[in-house]
Amino acid sequence: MGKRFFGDIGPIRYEGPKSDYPLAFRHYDPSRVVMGKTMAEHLRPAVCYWHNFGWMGSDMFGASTFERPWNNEDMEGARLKADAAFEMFATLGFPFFTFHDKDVVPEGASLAEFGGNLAEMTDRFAEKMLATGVKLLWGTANLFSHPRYMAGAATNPDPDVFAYACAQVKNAIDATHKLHGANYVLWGGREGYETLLNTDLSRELEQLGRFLSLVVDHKHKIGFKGVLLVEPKPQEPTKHQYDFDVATVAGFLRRFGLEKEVKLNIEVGHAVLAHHSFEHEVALAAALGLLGSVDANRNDYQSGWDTDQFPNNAAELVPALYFILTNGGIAPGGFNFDSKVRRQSIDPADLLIGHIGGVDACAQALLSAAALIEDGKFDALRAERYAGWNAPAAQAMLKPGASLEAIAKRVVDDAIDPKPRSGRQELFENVVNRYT
Ligand code: XLS
Ligand code: NI
Ligand code: NI
Repeated sequence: MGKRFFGDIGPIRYEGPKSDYPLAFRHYDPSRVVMGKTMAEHLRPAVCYWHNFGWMGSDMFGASTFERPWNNEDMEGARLKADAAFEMFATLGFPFFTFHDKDVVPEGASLAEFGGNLAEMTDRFAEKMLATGVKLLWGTANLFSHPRYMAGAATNPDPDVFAYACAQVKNAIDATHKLHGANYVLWGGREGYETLLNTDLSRELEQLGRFLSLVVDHKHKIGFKGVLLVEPKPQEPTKHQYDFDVATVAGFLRRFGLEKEVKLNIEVGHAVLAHHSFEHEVALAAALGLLGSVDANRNDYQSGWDTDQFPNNAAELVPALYFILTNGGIAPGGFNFDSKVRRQSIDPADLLIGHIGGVDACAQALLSAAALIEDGKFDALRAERYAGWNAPAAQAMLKPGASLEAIAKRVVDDAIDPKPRSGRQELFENVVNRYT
């Protein structure tokens, strides 16, 4: 075994809320049982390849700030990267990781070379996964960095780019299948527009629908059992992205008959960019039967872009965890930390500390949401609000055979005269806070 990137930092352990050791979990106790499942089974935390091993700390005004011994220019650099990545997965003890094709190997000079590199690297991954026990939460294809994708991938005006995107996704799903990925994600980074003046909306949406159908067909053809996930985002890098938010993607899936085939990967920062709360996106996806997985991060509320910071506000996450738990959990999805340390956080330990704080915040929120559910008062309050609907006459209005006429007659006959009732928002808020 070569030199360790994280030096002598050993496996991160749970030390409890009183610990002041920065390299220990204070709330995330992987084997602690909460509502019948361990914390690790509830959260299914994942480390992402791109922010941790791909990004070198540059921003639009400045050069790289991180010193990393690997690169993505050749396979040797990529192998070093994989060594550091699996060292980090094992040090954190997270059960999962995620990657884009382009994060893990250089593209080379052709699609064939890219595919060959990916096949070689995934063989190496398979060995490392076996050795460490780390599993793949999802794979994905980067269809947004290369200049060929500047006008989109599936929605590109050039059919050759559409073809190239199909080929790249085929290789990425095959790689994900080979590694027994639990899911496969599609984030339409540049599937949108910069200006409507050069954009044929109806054509681009048709192309995107067709593309997704081809992906679904391929999944079945190869027998991939993982879940296909679309990750909504309203804008950035484009001015407007077609996968704007949960509601938009839900309508899109239905239009193309894919609502039984594809679920959603909801990212906290993307929800915020769409002027929603994270819990709104989670609750709506759950209500529509589309909740698949979560990209755990947060935005700076003043910045107006996708800052991909580690989550650190447990209280804010409680409602989302509540909706996840009442939906029956997030599996086979998980909490992928699509988060990066800040550009000045240049020490290897900062990468670990970011993940420790992130998973601790999620664990605290999990404990709060579970306590809220187990206490029962909150759910009772919610149920009480709709209790009138339990009456047979109320139910009948929702069933076939009901008519406006019959309902109108009942209102008159029974002298129905509804009285306003309090929505008790402050009470709901205070009950949640009792467990926060
Ligand atoms: C970018 C997205 C991206 C996806 C994977 O904003 O969050 O990281 O999760 O392509
Ligand atoms: Ni994401
Ligand atoms: Ni994002």
